[in-house]
Amino acid sequence: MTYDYKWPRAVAHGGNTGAHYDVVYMGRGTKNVYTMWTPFGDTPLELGTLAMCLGSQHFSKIRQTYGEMDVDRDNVATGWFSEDPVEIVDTFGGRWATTSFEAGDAIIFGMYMMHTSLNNMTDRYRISSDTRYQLASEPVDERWVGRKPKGHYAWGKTTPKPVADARKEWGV
Ligand SMILES: O=C(O)CCC(=O)C(=O)O
Repeated sequence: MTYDYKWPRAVAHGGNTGAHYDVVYMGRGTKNVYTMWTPFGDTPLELGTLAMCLGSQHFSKIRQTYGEMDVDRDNVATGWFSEDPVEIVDTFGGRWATTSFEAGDAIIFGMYMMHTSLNNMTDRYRISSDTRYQLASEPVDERWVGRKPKGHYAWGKTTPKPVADARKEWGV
């Protein structure tokens, strides 16, 4: 099955997405959910491709702390683990990887794959979508299914805790 909720994105000049695990946004059902990131059209690096931290699925301390977070329950801004990809590999290991994408390409990855996006250095929007898939036989995160999925119902509604504070508490 696929989540009924879809995430279309238009990222403007200078925009990017910080490094995160998707599980913090959609971890209430099975953890065996897969994200498919689909750029709409040819997407060279300078338009802001998605980058994967290879090996990050094995960062056990991050999985046991940040990876247990739920943004609606814990209200941590921004949900991103870090806005500094170099800090992550320097501290925890792994290796960043990306590529230019062509129309028709997509990348599929699991909930514990740390990913980020490159900055959009152009004057064009980078248009893409994130869609999610899991086995229909496994429990589903109720926020993302139905005719009108409720989505993030609490996150950001009150003053959020900065991730830097949360990371101090987690010791990562
Ligand atoms: O497109 C982006 O900038 C971020 C996408 C993303 O984080 C995701 O697909 O989970």
